[in-house]
Amino acid sequence: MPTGAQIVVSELERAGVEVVFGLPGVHNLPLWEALRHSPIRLVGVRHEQAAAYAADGYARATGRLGVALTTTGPGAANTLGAVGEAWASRSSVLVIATDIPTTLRRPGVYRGVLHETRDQAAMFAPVVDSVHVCGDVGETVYEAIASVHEAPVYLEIPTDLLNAPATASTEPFPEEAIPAIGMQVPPSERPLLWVGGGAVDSRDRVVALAETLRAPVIETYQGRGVMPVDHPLRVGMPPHMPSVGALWDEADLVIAIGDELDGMVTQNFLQPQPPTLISAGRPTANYDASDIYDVRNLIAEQREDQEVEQRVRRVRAETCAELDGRAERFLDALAFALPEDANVVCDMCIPGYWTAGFHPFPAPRRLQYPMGWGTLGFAFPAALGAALAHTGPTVSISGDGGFLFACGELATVAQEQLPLTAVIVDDGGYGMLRYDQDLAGSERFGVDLKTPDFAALAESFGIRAQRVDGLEEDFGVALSEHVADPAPSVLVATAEALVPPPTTSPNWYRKRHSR
Ligand SMILES: Cc1ncc(C[n+]2csc(CCOP(=O)(O)OP(=O)(O)O)c2C)c(N)n1
Ligand SMILES: [Mg+2]
Repeated sequence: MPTGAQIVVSELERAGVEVVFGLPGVHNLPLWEALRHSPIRLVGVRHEQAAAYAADGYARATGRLGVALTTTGPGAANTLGAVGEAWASRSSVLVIATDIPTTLRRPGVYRGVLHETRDQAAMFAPVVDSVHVCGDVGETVYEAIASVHEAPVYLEIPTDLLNAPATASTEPFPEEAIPAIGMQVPPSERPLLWVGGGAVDSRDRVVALAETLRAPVIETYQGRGVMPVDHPLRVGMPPHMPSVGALWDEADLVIAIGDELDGMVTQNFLQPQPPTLISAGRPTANYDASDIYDVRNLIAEQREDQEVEQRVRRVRAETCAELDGRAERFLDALAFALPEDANVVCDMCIPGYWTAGFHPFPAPRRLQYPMGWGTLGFAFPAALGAALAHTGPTVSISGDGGFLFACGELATVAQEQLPLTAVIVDDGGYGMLRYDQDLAGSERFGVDLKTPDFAALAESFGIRAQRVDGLEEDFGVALSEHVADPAPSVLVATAEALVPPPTTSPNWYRKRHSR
């Protein structure tokens, strides 16, 4: 009879999992034993938080299940920030953690067993869609894997059950079925499509609907690239720009596809309620909307409009005219350096905000951005997973502050020879917080950082590294060379901080008092 650990691994195989990220402990070591004999690739990270970020990066890049394995107690708890990010960004991550042996557990009593927590699963409840504690290993593992759908799920196995005999489930994993309930799109004068992360696999539908309705298309961060870059109905600029926001304000019908209209994209809901709002694929609690299961259920009639393409061109031109010149040169350098198939993983850093807001991503799943939960330290460890998607060269963009959250993963990158370029923009501090203090008119305090020689740090792990001055031509040329080379590398740009873009909350144009 197979053991619990063997069942976990064979169920992951049955679900098509090809890579897992993890860190061993005495409690979960039987899983390592089972993985030794599995075609699944085990990538050993240097901190459990990186396991969950890498699983998230893999899930976002591929649309498949990302898996993180941790040991009991602190190992599991170390993932929480990353799991929260996956939850807020609706990423399909499965965290598998062990717990102390059932034989030592006394409900409600803390006994000081190694790694014991009073209720480990309860720590995860607020940041996952569902929590699955074994019980029957075969059944519970199946249920956990089958429940992952655009959100993290937590699976917990008491360590003694990993070595105990268990029975595998024989249930097939469910396929998603679209209910055949049609909804007629009501007639409108100025329709608008708003496209989010739930639309990344519906490009053809979105394009067809936009063309039928003759509607401009605004993409959120997660929806970036759903519209082809050269499509005349693609706005391609964030709604935090006044000219783009005007499209929302003047629309008499908005169809939000795969997006909940969260605070960060609506400037904390200061975008007004549209006269008619249809939400397809992801119900929103933030606006009054008619919900429909899937964009495929919408039935629309052809609308005539000679002006809309000109309107979109004008919005783009007005938006470009408002951008900061230095940031534009940085964006030009990026556009020069990044090939069409690049996977770009941005952190919560000023160059990351600019990239996420304004780089023209040519296809969905090419941008990863932790907004989401706003989770600093995401980019570099998430890039480990994105690189393993093997869909194109991977580039992480971090600041000097955020990179140090997981700089130990340089060891993982070197050991596994992960094909990625880690860009570190070193402005010697928490640039965004400096800006906040400057805006408040206060002296800078606690925001300047002692930073290491990042290039020397990378080289000490045996990773090729280069330093350039500034974020303009030299940076673009260096980045294009790094991206063309599949070997892991680090590119450090020393630069004074850019001005944060209008997508960041201190710069939002819709202000609370104007409501
Ligand atoms: C987990 C977490 N901790 C703290 C913050 C607050 N925060 C947002 S941006 C930022 C500064 C990041 O500094 P750096 O990575 O150097 O990027 P820069 O702002 O300098 O471009 C901080 C501390 C956060 N968003 N997430
Ligand atoms: Mg910085």
